[in-house]
Amino acid sequence: MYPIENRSRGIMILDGLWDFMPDDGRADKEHWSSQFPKNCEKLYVPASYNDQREDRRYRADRMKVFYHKQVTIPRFYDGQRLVLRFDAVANDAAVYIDGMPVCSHKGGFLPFETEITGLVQPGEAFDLTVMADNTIDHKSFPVGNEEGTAFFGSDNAQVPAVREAKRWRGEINLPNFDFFNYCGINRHVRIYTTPKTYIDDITIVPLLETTPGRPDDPEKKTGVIRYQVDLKSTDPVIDPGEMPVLVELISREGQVLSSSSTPSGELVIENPVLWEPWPGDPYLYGLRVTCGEDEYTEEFGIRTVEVKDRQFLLNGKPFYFKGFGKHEDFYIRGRGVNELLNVKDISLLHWIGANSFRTSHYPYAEEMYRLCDREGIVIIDETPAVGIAAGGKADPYAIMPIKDYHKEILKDMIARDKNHPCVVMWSMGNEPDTENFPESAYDYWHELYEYTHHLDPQDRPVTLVCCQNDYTRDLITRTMDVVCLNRYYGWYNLSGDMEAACYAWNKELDFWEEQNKPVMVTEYGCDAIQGNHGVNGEMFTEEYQADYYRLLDEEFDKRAFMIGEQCWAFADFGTIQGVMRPDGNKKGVFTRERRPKLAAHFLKSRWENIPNYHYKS
Ligand code: GCB
Repeated sequence: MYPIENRSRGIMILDGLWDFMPDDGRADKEHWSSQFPKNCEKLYVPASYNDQREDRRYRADRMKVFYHKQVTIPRFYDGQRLVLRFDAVANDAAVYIDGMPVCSHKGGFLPFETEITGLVQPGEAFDLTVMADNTIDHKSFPVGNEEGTAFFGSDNAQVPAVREAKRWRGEINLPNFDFFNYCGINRHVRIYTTPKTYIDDITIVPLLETTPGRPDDPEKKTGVIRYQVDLKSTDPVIDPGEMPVLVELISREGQVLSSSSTPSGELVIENPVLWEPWPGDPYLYGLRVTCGEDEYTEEFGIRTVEVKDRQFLLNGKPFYFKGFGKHEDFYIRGRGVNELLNVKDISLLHWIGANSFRTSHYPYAEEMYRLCDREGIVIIDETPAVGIAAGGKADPYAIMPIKDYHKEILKDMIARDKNHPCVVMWSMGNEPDTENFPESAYDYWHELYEYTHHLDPQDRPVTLVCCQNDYTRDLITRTMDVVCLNRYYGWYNLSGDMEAACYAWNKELDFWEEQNKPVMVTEYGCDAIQGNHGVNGEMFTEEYQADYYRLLDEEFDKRAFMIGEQCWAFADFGTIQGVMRPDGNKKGVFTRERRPKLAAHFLKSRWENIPNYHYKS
């Protein structure tokens, strides 16, 4: 559960300057986990380390880095259960207290925690050391490019001197994805307290029952809140199953609407206020759980999600997705949690008339989901499974040992995000190879698809975001609840020829028209360099980008089965260096500092005239 402060729980947030040292091979020999070098640097946490100092090593190599902080927990926390929580450390982490390993974690986008009661004494200082490893390879998510081939353009591998230089350079940490591998303690580190007998988890499933009305008796809606509270105790004489519990349903105004004294059950509310995406009212209720000395209020919304008859129904009405794929990315902080930027981004989404985004290509910091719950922004929540492809030469499902890890990530992501009303669909991953080894792809993703449905208590729709490919060979995309297409007609292919791009899109859409599925475009876009202008459809100009969206959107509007458009990308963002990436990826509709490009004004005028519901009906 997200750490909160209230009358029974406290939080120490360990943001600020930490001691920092990249490991140059000495860490093991010199026992940095217990004796941190005195000649270290200082770095800010939470933030990626890569852009904090003018040191080339920070941006390039595969490396382990060490962080250290001396911490004292206040004496008044004595007697409480103490938990050390990392919201995310990229990519892999090992944690030590006074030199003793206390936990480790694989993957850079989900939280992990460990109880430290008894290990540390309130009132006495202890050394907290964290090792973060930025390795990306065939076992990691996102996936590393072990083949060492250029991700962008050609690497002239036929030139002997280039081949030799690559051999001389040796193994490097190349991404198999298009965003910078920003690493380190990217999200908050906290020590939080709970009483010894505590609320360990809350699961909420809001259902809506409709009683058809008669002319003299209008239709009635009943909200049924199915809930499950998990209680635990570290006190050996207490059986948490025997503890009395109080579960209360609270209105936004703070009124108790109904209550129960069982740890699982249902609460009923007549004519509930539904959670509606912006500009509707994203009304939030609270489920307040009290057990012994512990208390936790989980906010939630009453809304339903369902795919039916080629439509995506939100609260029973056909919803149209307008928005973006985006990144957690900003100057200096890298992928570090940035609540100020989140507020700005949501404000820009409102300004432009968008209602949704996809957390491409990994689960975002929890603060963003909490904000979207409040601001009525709809999220497609994606795992970090990006880059499952080996250039078509090898079957990635055979050479990458990732399936069990992928399942673990789905489990952890859904456990973390299951109660958010803003999350309406799960994306199991982005752009895997589904074309070259279609049967392997089908087996792999079908198993995960079933697993994802099984994991989600709210049973939201599940998808897999598919790469531009020979869609006739792809067997799995067409079986998803919503077909999500990333397409770059008019950019990476048919470059500069928007007429041909529209023709090609229509050819492909004829294919999808035949499949009995709702379809949305989850990526389409082109690079536009801010301030670069032209009148004759020149690529990289702001005009080309605006025309690209205008022309393609006209085509999408003709297809009733298309349930949404998400542009790539919300804002320009950092990537590795490459001949196709001048200072990063420039497909943003906003610049990296969040200034609108010309296309932003076109999209604003378009989206302000597209309602959330019934656009195509
Ligand atoms: C894609 C990827 C995205 C890239 C984008 C691009 O298909 O999903 O991560 O950034 O294309 O700009 O090439």
